[in-house]
Amino acid sequence: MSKMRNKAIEILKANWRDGYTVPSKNLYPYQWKWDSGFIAIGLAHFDQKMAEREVETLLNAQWINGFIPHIVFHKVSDTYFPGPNFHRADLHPLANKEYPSTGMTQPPVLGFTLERMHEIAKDKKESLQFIKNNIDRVYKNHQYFYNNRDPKDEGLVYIYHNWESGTDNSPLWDPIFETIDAPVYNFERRDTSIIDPSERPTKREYDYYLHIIDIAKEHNYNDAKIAEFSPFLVQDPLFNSMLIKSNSALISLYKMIGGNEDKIEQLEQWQEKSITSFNRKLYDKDLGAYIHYDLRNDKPIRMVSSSSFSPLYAGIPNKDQAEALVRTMMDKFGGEDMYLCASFDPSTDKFNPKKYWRGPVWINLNWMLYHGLLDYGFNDLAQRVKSDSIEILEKVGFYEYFDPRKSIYKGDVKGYGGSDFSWSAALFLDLTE
Ligand code: 2M8
Repeated sequence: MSKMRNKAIEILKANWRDGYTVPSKNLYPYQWKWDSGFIAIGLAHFDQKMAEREVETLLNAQWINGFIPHIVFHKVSDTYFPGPNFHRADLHPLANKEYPSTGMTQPPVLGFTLERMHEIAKDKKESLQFIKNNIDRVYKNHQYFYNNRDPKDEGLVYIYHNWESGTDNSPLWDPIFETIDAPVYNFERRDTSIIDPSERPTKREYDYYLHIIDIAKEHNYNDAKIAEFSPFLVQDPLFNSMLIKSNSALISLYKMIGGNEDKIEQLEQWQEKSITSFNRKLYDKDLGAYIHYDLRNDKPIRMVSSSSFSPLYAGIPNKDQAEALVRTMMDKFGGEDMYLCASFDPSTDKFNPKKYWRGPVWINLNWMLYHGLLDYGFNDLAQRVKSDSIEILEKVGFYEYFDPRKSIYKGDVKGYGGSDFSWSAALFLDLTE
């Protein structure tokens, strides 16, 4: 174990770029928002200062309206497409002038990241000071979400791009893309010259990804216009669970530092409304799972993915719902030959065990599910998610994603996607502390 821990630390140090960490050397040469949160949790296990700098660098890229972008393009790199010249976040009048970025965001990790970092911190006094200096910026980010991403005032925020979900090419999005008339773009992919294209999204999928950005750009990334015109507009249970979990973390942290009653009250109001709507709108009793809601086409997306179980991490389900989630997880994802937890329903023909977010296991989702299951007292299943994660990493190393089928792990197997992947290393450190 200590050999693996040393290797994980080595990877994180090698991916460190003076103030932030790249997810994987050539494949992802910038700072990504949700990666950054998970990575900071790992960094905190061996270098509190590094962890704090990771978070601070991301927060420095925040926009005037509280928005935090999904990628911060710190240094020019020719190994990634699309870069800053395609995204053109500067079209938005309130964009950060100093840090070029994308004009979309990613799941709100920072609240629970700060809380976990504080639990890990050896120097609690210094950590508390760090929280005091930075917590309002995270609060402002949540305020941005509720004020700009919830057009029907439901307490559920939308994402306007599949890249905002973090689960980029999940089959969840297939029916939405079928409604979109995207042109065929002429561009040079970089990811597929680094990674086997069979493990990445298709060229046609990239056309949709670029087209949705082009529509947002036509409106200078104005939120109200995006809500009106983006062909992709979804309420995502994973994204909203992470926001709700981060709200809870901010409430605890504000209580710890004292004062800020107005912010605590506001956070509690958001919580109550969000959790009520979440259970009303995103819980599908027949499936025994939480689902996504397609706000643009006004219909539920009735598919089960690992995101369907993420509300456990935010304390959203009641006891009956939590038990139903566990049954669904065991029935569909938990067969004897399967490592938990595949990213998409293995009992469907959309499941692909090798292709990115269409089936493989991801360590960040497993980390959230592990904590969620523990919180609800499903100790055995929580331990299985944890030991499955550790076993896979020990077998093949710190890859980006992994085949859930146990039977293939013999002989010369490897993980998929990028190698020396930062959040796999970081969360291994946290799971095995
Ligand atoms: C993947 O997404 C990026 C775009 O954001 C890409 O494919 O180029 C996703 O797995 C995403 O969740 C992750 O944050 C990012 C960096 O690890 O890579």
